Amino acid sequence: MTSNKQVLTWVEDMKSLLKPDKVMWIDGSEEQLEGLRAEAVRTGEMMKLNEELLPGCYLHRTNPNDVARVEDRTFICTRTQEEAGPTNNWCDPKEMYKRLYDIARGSYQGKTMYIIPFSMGPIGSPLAKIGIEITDSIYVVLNMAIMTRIGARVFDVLGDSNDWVRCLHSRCDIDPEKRYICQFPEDNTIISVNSGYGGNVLLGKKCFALRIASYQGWKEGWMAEHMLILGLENPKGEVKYIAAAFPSACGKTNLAMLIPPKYLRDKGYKVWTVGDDIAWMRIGADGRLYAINPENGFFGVAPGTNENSNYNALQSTKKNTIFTNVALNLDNNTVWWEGLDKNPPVHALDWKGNPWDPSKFVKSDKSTYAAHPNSRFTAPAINCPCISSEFEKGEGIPISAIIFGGRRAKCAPLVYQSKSWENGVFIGSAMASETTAAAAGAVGVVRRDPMAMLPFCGYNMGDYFQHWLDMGKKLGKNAPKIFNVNWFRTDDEGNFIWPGFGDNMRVLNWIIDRCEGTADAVETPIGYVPKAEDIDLTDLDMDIDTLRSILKVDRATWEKEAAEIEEHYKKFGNKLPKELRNQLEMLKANLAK
Ligand code: GTP
Ligand code: SPV
Ligand code: MN
Repeated sequence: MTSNKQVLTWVEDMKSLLKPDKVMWIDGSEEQLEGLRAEAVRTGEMMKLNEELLPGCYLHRTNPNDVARVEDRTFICTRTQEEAGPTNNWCDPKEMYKRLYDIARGSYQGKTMYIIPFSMGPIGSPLAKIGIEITDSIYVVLNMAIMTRIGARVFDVLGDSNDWVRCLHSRCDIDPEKRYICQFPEDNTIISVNSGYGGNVLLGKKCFALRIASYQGWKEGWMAEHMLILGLENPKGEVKYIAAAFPSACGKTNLAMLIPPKYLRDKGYKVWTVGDDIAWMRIGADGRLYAINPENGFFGVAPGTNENSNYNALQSTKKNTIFTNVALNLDNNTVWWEGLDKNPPVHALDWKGNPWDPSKFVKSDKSTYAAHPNSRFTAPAINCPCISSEFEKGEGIPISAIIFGGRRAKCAPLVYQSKSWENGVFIGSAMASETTAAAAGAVGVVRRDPMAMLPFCGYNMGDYFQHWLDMGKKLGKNAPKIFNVNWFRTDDEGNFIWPGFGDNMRVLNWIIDRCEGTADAVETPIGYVPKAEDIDLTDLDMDIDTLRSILKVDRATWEKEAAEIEEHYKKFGNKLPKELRNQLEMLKANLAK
C-alpha cells in the first residue's frame, strides 16, 4: 500500500516486537470494514443491533476496569522533565520505551496486527497531519474509521515524507496496573498498552490531536485546542464562527449542536456544527485565526443525550454508530441510557452485560445505572443534521470569538468578556471546573484546568501560556475576542439555575453582538458582564432578578478565587509569563478598589 521506507521499517520493527500471526493493512474499503464487523460479531467483540431501528449500529462493552481516560497513567516523555512541566506525569523516554516494549513484547501472538493509515483533518488539507496506528483491536479499527479519515488514500498524500505520527496500541491483558498511555513528542510517537477504551486507544484523538499536536503547534506556530467549533447564522444569512474550550463532559458536544429557542429559529437564527471536541488553528493569509476540526466523527457522552437536550447528536447516532458501555434493550435489540427517555427498558442488560432491574435504580448509586456514566457513541460527522457546509474545508474557517467555560456551582458568572487578549489568556489559564466521569477518579471536585487542556497539553504548561500570548501578539487587531461562560451555577438545593442547552443561544447572541460592537456591557473587576436586559429572556420561565443573580460578580468570592489562582500559579515557577502575573495583580487591585 506504500513504499515509504520509514513506514515499512517501523512496521517491520513492530512485527518483530509484537509477533502477530497475521498482518492486515487497512485500505479503508467498505468490503474490508464489513468483513471486520462480521468478524467482531463472530468473536463477541461487538453486538449487531436492530438493523431496522439502528442500521449499521453495534454495541461494544469494555472491561469494567477500563471505562475512561486514566490521567495518572498518562505520561509525556520528553528528554527533560522540565519540558513536560509541572502538570504532566513524566518519565525518561529511554526508560519508558523499555518498560512499554517489555509489556508489549509478543502480545499479538495468535492475533492479527491491523495497520491503520489516518489523516487528522481533510485529506491533503494544509492544516491536516498524518498518523499510522497499529492495533490488535477491531473495535479500534472500526472506531478510527468513523473518527478519522483512513485508508490507502492517506499514503498517496504522505508519499516519502517522514512527517507522520507513530501510534502503537496493544490491548495486552487489560491489566490496570500495567496500563500506560505515553506520548513522546520529540519522536512523534504514541504508545498505549493494556486498555481498550476510547480516549486511551483511539490514538488520533487526545493522544495525537491534542498532546502531540499541541507540541507541534508550539514548535510550528499554530494551536491545537480542546475546543468545539460552531457557526452561528443570523437572519441575514451571515455566519460567524466560535471556538469553545470546556473540560471533558462539560458541554462541548451539546453547544456545538445547539438548536436555538423557537422565537430565534422563527427569526432565522441557526447553528452549524464544525467540530465538537478538537480545533486546530492557524493564522491565515489575511491575518485572522482559521480553524479546522481534525476529526471526522463524534465520540460523544451518551447519558443525558435525548430528543430535547441534543436532538442533533441523537439523530447522528441513528445509523452506522458504535455504542460503548450503554445498556442493551433485549425486547427490541436497541440501546438505552439514563436520560434517553422516560421509558427504561423492562428487559435489559446493563453496561456490564448483567440483567438490569429498573426498579432497583437509585440516583445516588452509580452501580444501579443501566449505562456507565461515561458511556459513549461513535457517530460519523456526516450523520449530523446540522453539520456545517464548511466541515470539509481544508483551509479552515475564521474564528470571531473564543469561549472558555467549566462547571462552577458558584463563582463564575453566566458569561463575561475579557478586557483584552492577554486578559483572556489569564482567564483561560485560571479556569477551574468540577471533575467528571470522563476520567477515572473522583467526580465533582473543583480543580484548575487551564484552557480545558490540563490532561492534554503535551509540553510545559508555562510555555503553553506563553505560546497563547505570542499568538495574540501575532494576531494583533485580528485576534478573536475571548469570553468565559458557566452554564452550571446552582441554587441552594443544587439545581441548575440557567436552563442551558438550546437556551445557551441567548448568551451566544450577546457574545456575537459584543464582537460586532453592538451590545452593551458593565465593566467589573473580572471583565465585561452583560446588562441583564441585554440577555433576551423571551419565552423563558426566568425573571430578570434570577438572571441578575447569575451575572453578579461577588467581591468576597472573587477575592478567595484570586488567592487560589495565586496558589495555582506557584506551580509554574519562572515559566509563568510575567504578563499573567501582572494580570493577577490587576485583578487583585480591581477587587480592592
Ligand atoms: P467530552 O466528549 O468528554 O469532551 O464532553 P463534552 O464537553 O462534549 O460534554 P457534553 O456536551 O457531552 O456534555 C456532558 C454532560 O453535560 C451531559 O450530561 C450534558 O447533558 C451536560 N450538559 C451539556 N450542556 C449543558 C448545559 O447547558 N446545561 C447543563 N445543566 N448541562 C449540560
Ligand atoms: C474527553 O474525555 O474529553 C473525551 C473523551 O472527549 S476521550 O476520547 O475518552 O478523551
Ligand atoms: Mn473531550
